[in-house]
Amino acid sequence: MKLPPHITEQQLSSRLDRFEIETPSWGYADTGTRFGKFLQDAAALTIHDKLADAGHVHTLTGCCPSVAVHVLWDFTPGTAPADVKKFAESQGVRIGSINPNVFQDQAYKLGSVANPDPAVRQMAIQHLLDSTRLGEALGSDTLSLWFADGTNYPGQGHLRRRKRWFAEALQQVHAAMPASMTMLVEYKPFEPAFYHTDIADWGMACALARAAGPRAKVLVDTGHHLPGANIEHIVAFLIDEGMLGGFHFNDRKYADDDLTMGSIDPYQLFRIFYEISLAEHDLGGPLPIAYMIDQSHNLKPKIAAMIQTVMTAQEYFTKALLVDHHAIARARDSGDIIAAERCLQEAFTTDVRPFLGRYRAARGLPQDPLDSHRQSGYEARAAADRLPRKPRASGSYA
Ligand code: PSV
Ligand code: MN
Repeated sequence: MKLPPHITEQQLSSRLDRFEIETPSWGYADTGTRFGKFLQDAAALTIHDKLADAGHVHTLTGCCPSVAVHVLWDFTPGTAPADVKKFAESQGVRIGSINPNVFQDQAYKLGSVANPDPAVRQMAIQHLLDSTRLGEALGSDTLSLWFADGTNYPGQGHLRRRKRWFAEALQQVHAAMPASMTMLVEYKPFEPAFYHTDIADWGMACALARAAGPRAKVLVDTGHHLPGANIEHIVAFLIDEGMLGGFHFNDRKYADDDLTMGSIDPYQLFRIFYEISLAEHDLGGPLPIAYMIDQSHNLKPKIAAMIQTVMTAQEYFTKALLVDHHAIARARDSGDIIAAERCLQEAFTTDVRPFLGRYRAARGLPQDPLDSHRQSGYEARAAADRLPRKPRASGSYA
């Protein structure tokens, strides 16, 4: 592996040591599309199953110490937060971002915090405040907000008024957050709303995060862009504004496809990581960015896909660290476009897998976590434990 002059293998390793990736509880459970679900025998049913799976992924990869939770999907009435926190610790992980759910209830048909009915707006705000408290009890330091609010037809909503309702709600929630908590505001241009969404893009998320307060930042979900959007430019812009809070990684070909990270366009992933690596080089240290996975593919086996994703994240993050910052600066400044682009291509095409194998071995981790998972028998054991708890026997889900 050819290293650029500004970095040693030792420095590469210590940067990677600080590259943590949060896995989502919902990524271990059965998911599907609006046309149906293909259920998996080993997919998790309860928060305990999900945390056990996340613990297994962390044991094999060493870089996934936290788990994102989705309030209504993970906390059924009677689930004690203290028990969940303790159970997570027993599995070697902690609770990461807390994701409120103001999209599922029938009351939210016309929106949550932008609903024309003040009682529904209040109900949504109350859930956000309750989620903040729950996050505190779980030891979470990140409140991650995504809203399905929007309209399906022109004329359906008062767009400016809805914007103001959003700003007011986020301010109220921000004021209630403990000082240690960061609010992340996610954007999405469409789905489930198909005419307008109230936080359609990074600029709107940025404006609303600024209105909310100093601890609110923007969350970039890579699947939440219209075709052709230059995501790495958005990332660079947000970093410069001090407003990039984190990522939801996944990949897509057509829309918010929720395929696994890097499966369709790994060069885009590399370019995103390059903008981060360049900013860290310029600023002299790691940026406080929450790297999280948010995928909802429904065909790959859940845990294996998660491990594959984490390995992909490490691979492309490492490749981005290999860009020769001095050489590319020289090429850029002298207008040598081809030489500048080649600096990126050289790093992108470098095979970093042997290095990552050595890196993992030095930390007592399997060199190939995916292989180790496949040989571990974990999935068969999980299936044996979970299948009897599923509504139907294997192969006969209706
Ligand atoms: C919405 O599409 C989203 O990206 C939000 O982050 C949700 O919390 C998540 O998906 C649910 O899978
Ligand atoms: Mn997301």
